[in-house]
Amino acid sequence: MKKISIIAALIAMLFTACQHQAQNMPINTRAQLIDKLKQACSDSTIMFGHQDDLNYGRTWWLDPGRSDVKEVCGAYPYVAGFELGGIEVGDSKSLDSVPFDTIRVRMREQYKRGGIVEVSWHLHNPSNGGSAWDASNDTVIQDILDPENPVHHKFQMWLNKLSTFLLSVKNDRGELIPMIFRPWHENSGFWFWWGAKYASPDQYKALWNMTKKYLDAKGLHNLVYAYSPNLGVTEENYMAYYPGNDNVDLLGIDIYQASKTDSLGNIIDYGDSAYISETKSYLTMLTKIGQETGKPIAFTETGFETIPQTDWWTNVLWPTIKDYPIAYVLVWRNVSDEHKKHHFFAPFPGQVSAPDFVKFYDMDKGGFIK
Ligand code: BMA
Repeated sequence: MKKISIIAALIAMLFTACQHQAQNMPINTRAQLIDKLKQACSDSTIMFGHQDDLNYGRTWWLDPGRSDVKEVCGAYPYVAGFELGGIEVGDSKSLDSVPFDTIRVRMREQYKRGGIVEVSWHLHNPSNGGSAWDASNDTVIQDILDPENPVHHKFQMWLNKLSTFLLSVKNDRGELIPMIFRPWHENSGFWFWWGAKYASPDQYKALWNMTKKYLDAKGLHNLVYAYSPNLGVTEENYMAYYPGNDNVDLLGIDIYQASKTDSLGNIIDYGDSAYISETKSYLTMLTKIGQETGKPIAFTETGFETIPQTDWWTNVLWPTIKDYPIAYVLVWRNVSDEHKKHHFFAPFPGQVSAPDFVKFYDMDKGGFIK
């Protein structure tokens, strides 16, 4: 009797370990990556993602093998986000100060453990050299698209720098590592120079297609293109700016939770009910567009900065997303820079939501990787 229960316990442990570990085989081609995303959408797996998870954490910087998420729940996020802003101007470090050489190494490690690499690109403004958030000149896209304009040539050089880096991210056999590339994101907002306020649908689509055409011509056939507008986008605008079935592989949306504070900065309302209802209505819209276009969908960016709500993972995020056919959910980065003390979105050991994240990890089977 005792023997049988020990065997049963061992089988149960193995089953749980398998569920969490999902598949550990590296994803070798773009087609395999798209299949993986589609499969996750259809089998109700929601992979967990964290921006810059493998580069730094709340209390550490560039240490190999570390991950705040892993240090809380014992496994890495299935999707690791990386940021390439700064590569276009020849910087050796990203705009978040991570050396591109480290990024390449971490991408390879993520690939080797069977995880997914995702890339965002907060590139500078090619018109005036400002940041991605410099929208002081609203003709940037027009200038990029005009072959007679010097900004057009500058932008081609920037694409060249981006492609040189992307072409260097290879596996041990010298093959390009498949990855999700999510350019021109949050374009329904006004904060980036490529936002809808500064670009007509035709201009935005032309910018997207120029980018893709350039990278295709460089031989970057490993990229899975993700289109991710943000909160506020209507279905009509989502589709008006949609670069087309041939140019997009994954549909996303970015939505964050924001709390309400009093005049002293104390939180008086977590803002969770608004977040839950808004997010659900956007995910319903995304599900519909996904079905109509035949594309997989994902919750490409979310989070609650500083996660002050101790049960946020199991009582806000999980009930909000669990019934939607999203391939993954990605929370934003954990800054370790002391000047940005309040900029983190994933738990770390000792953080108030860490115990709840362990419960979330148990609910989100298939979301993580060892
Ligand atoms: C933003 C912030 C910035 C960062 C940028 C790119 O949301 O986190 O501090 O530079 O993303 O990672």
